[in-house]
Amino acid sequence: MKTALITGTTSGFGKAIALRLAKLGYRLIITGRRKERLDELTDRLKAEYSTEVIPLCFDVRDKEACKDAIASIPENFRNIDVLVNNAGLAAGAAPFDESLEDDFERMIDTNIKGLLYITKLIVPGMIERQSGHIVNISSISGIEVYPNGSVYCATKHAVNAITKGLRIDLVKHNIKVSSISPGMVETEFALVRYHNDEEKAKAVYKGIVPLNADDIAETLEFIVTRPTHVNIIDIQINPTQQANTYITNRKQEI
Ligand code: NDP
Ligand code: 8X3
Repeated sequence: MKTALITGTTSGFGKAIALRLAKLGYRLIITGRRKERLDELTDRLKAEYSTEVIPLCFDVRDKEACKDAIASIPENFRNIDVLVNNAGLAAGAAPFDESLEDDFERMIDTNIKGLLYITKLIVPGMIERQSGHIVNISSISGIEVYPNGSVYCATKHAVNAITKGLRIDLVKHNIKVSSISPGMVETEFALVRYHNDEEKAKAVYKGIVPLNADDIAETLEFIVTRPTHVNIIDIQINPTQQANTYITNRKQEI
C-alpha cells in the first residue's frame, strides 16, 4: 500500500487529490490549517474509502510547526511514496506599487518557504529508501507574468526553479520530481486572492467554464500512475477558453 502526504487539503486541489488518491488505495497524510475541515475530510476518507488517514493541522509558513508535524507521523506511516506540495495562495491583485507587503510575505512564505520546509523534511526518507515521487503544484504563472501579479508569478517561477533543481539533485537517488502548471481553476483561490470579496472572485470566471479541482486531481493521478521508468516533467493544463494568462474567449452566457 502506498502512502502520500498532501499539503493544503482543506479545499480545492488538495482535497480533490486526497479523494482521488484514496480511491486508488493510498493511505494519506493530509494537512491544512482549518482543523474542522481537516477532521471532516478525515472522516469522509475513512467512511468512503476505508483509507488510513493522519490529519496534521499546522501552518506551512512556520518552520518549527512543520518539523513538529512531520515528527509526529507514526513510525509505520513514514514511508512516504508521494509528496504533493500543494498548499499555496495568491494574495492581492494590484500593480506592484499598490500591493501590500503583507501579501508579498504571505505568498513568499507559503508558496516558496513552506514548500521548501516540507520537502526538506520528507526528502531524507526518500533518499534512504531510494524511491519516491515529489509533485509540486505550480501554475501558468510560473511560466508567464501578467499585470498585477508580479509577486505571485515570482513565487511560482521559484517553484519551477526548485522543481528543476530537485530533479537534478535527486535523480541519483531514483526519486521522481514532477509539476503541474494549471491555468484558471475554480476553487477558493480567487476568494483568497481578493481577500474574501465574493463579487471580485466571481468576476474572475465570468463567461468562462474554468477547470475544476478534480481536473487537477485527475492530472495528478496520471502523473503518479506512470510506470517506474517514466517521469512526467510538467503538465500544463488550461480551460479550453483560456489561451494564456491574458487571452481568453469569454462568452456572456454559458
Ligand atoms: P484553495 O484556496 O482552494 O486551497 C488552498 C489550500 O492551501 C487550502 O487547503 C489551504 O488550507 C492551504 N494553505 C494555504 N495557506 C496555507 C498555510 N500557510 N499553511 C497550510 N496550508 C495552507 O486554492 P487551490 O486549491 O486553487 O490552490 C492550491 C494550489 O494550486 C496553490 O498552490 C495555488 O497557487 C495553485 N494554483 C491554483 C490555481 C487556480 O486557478 N485555482 C491555478 C494554478 C495553481 P488552510 O487555509 O486550511 O490552511
Ligand atoms: C493561478 C492561476 O492565472 O491566476 O495560479 O495565475 S492564475
